[in-house]
Amino acid sequence: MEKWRIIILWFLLLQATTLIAQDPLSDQGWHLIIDDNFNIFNNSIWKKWDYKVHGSASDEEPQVYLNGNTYISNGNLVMELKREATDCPLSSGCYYNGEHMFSSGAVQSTTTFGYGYYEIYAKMDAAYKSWPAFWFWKSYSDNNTNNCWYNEIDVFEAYGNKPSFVESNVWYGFVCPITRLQLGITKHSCNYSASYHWYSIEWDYNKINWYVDHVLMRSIRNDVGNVGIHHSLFIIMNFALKPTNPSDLTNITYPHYMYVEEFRAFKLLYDCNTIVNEIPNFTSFDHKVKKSITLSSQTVLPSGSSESLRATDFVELKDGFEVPLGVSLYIDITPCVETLSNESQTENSY
Ligand SMILES: [Ca+2]
Repeated sequence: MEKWRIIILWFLLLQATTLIAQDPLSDQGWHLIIDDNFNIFNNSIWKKWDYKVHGSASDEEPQVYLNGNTYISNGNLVMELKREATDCPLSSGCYYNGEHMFSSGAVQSTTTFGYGYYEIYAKMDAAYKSWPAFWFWKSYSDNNTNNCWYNEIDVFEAYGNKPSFVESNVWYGFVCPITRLQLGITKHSCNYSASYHWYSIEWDYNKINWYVDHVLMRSIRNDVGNVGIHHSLFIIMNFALKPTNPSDLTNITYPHYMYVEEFRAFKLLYDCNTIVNEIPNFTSFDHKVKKSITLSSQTVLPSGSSESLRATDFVELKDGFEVPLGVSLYIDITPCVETLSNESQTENSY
């Protein structure tokens, strides 16, 4: 009998994982903590990059990020990439002196965010060498105590001359001095310049999932470098140009825009010491992560419902438990682990 239960469980899990299309708004396990529609620029959530240059002396990006290139228009956060000769002296906080041919916009969250589900609804112009991105980042470096780490999750990076896909990646480093290593790029089909799309990550102790329009595109175990991405991170949206010979860009028409219509952040809630035996009423079930959940024929899924169950140890579906036609059931094993606490940040090492 035990074997039969296990087979049923695996069958259901397989169904759940092969049909993953997660919209956290309709999943009661995900609790909305921020919904920014960009009707105003919310200074408590975001700060604009100003007189900031990205890259290094060896891979300098052609644009200077300026405050004025990021603004709200028609319910969108707009980042404007334009041809504009801009001096960026060291005294302004730039890393190196010199005139840049372009200016652009970027925002960074004012605080860091840990495990959760995060997404933007965005559209980007396809411009030669343009490089819009939505990513999570933080690094820390203290050689004296041998405590160094680099965490970066790229929800997407897109390339102007290749508007049919976006890319995902993870960058990491865990030893002093920091050397960045990458998990590796995966391409996700998506006409990012033709229309708005949802770009999302689901990030917990065990895994990182990437979604485009709430359809699963990539899933990894969260153990890059045998450590994983476990620090709370800043969220960044920016419209860059790839490092290039300036003469490459002389014949390109500017400006170009990255539009972000909405940003959402969701958290799971935890009740990890509670053992659930049967759910008599899904309407009153709190959908927090439980220690374990065991269901049998006594538990009836409401017709037409879309339910999610999360537990730290196991979800057991015993003989007689049914998922009726037209009902979807999502099951996930999620440990009760929060992201690591904040360390003072080093802003200048990407
Ligand atoms: Ca909006």
